[in-house]
Amino acid sequence: MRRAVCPGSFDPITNGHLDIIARATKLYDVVHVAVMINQSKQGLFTVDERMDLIRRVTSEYGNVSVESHHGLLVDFCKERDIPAIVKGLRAVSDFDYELQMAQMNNGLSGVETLFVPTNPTYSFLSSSLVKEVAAWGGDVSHLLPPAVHEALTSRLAERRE
Ligand code: COD
Repeated sequence: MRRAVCPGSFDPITNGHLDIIARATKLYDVVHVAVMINQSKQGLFTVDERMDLIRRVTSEYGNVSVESHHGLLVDFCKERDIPAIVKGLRAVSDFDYELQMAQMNNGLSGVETLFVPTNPTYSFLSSSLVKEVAAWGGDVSHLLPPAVHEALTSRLAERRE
């Protein structure tokens, strides 16, 4: 069974994330989507909410498993016998840090990182930009799966109350 993990914060999942996950589902038998918990960062969505949204928007693929993890990504991989991390690369600016993480993770445990070039439609897209634009009333509906856009709109409305 060929396994890979797509890790991230996914606060919330965007069409850019989803594109990488969808492409990974064609290359691997099982794609583990790992919502990595960063306790020093307060998210807009809880980890459970993020996992629920990811499950909803990836259900059509049939080979995606969604979990959360507190700790090192290499430990998540070791515990599940996952030899590969799949990451999207948006631009050269992503490359420096992604390369450092890939080399560190490989040095720690031997896990390999595979980079998938982003779909150019999403090369500028990040969860934080989407949240900022939406918070100021900008239209981000084309950048998110409909269920995520709905969740984001109601979360921001709750925050304004
Ligand atoms: N197009 C293509 N890919 C995209 C896009 C896009 N528009 N947006 C995001 N991605 C991909 C990238 O590969 C990105 O790395 C991934 O999705 C996740 O994105 P985010 O923004 O949700 O998550 P990040 O960048 O905050 O995730 C960083 C991790 C949580 C993966 C990292 O910090 C980590 O592995 N942490 C665990 C602790 C650990 O092991 N630390 C040591 C690392 S060496």
